[in-house]
Amino acid sequence: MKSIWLIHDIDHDLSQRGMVMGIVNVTPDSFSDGGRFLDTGRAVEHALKLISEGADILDIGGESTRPGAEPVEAAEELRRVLPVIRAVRSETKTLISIDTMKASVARAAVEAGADIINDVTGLRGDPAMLRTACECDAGLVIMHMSGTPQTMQKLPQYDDVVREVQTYFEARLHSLENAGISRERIVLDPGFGFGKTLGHNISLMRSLPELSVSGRPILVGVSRKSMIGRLLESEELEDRDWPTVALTAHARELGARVVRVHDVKPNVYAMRMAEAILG
Ligand code: 9MG
Repeated sequence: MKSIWLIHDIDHDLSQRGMVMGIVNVTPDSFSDGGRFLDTGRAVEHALKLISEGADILDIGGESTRPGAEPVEAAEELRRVLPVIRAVRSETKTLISIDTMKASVARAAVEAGADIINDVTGLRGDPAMLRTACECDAGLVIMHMSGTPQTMQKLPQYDDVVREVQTYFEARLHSLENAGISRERIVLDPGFGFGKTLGHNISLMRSLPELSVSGRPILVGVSRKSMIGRLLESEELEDRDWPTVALTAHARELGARVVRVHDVKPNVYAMRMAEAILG
């Protein structure tokens, strides 16, 4: 079956070749890069490096979504991300995704040249987000999260996590379509680590093929996440990059079409190896 992602009226065919989304955190408290890219110039430099390593998309964010992270005011988030988006847009045609939960930030980012809205609330957090999504033709990442980044890891519970995520995807596709958003604009994301225990994350990874509701492509974001640290029984962030690459290959084999990662080059290689075997 063809796997198409419609972004700004352009069909991106993910059937044979998946996409790697490189993470550009413009935050002082990002859990895995310690805010190294808060300065605009360094963030842009990092973004261009990720492109040179093969990133198909840059996911630029100015508010951390790690468990317990402090919310950021829209003005501050805009101050962080807009100069980076503008500078990257002026240098390259590579797709840019805005990682935000705020409609005002998403709208300004799209006006500044972003192509995709990656809202971890699945467009349910900010009441104005749905309208923003309707009024532009950006691609959309619809992620599953139980709770909010502040509350999500407080005793996550599901009867059947796979079934609940599937049901959520079905409901979101239905209500977004009713609002006038075509399914082709949407990529689905099970939201690894967002209100899930290690067991929930493993169940979701095993069941990736079942999560592609209505044939929509699946995005997987496990890069440097604590589930890897838990499985390795290691506190060291540096220990999480190679296992991330292993999970990228595994997820691609199970049908994921987009991976969101910090370390782009080895994950691009992992995607291409998995695709060579998939044929
Ligand atoms: C912003 N962000 C952090 N983790 C993420 C994940 O797993 N998926 C998506 N779409 N965004 C994420």
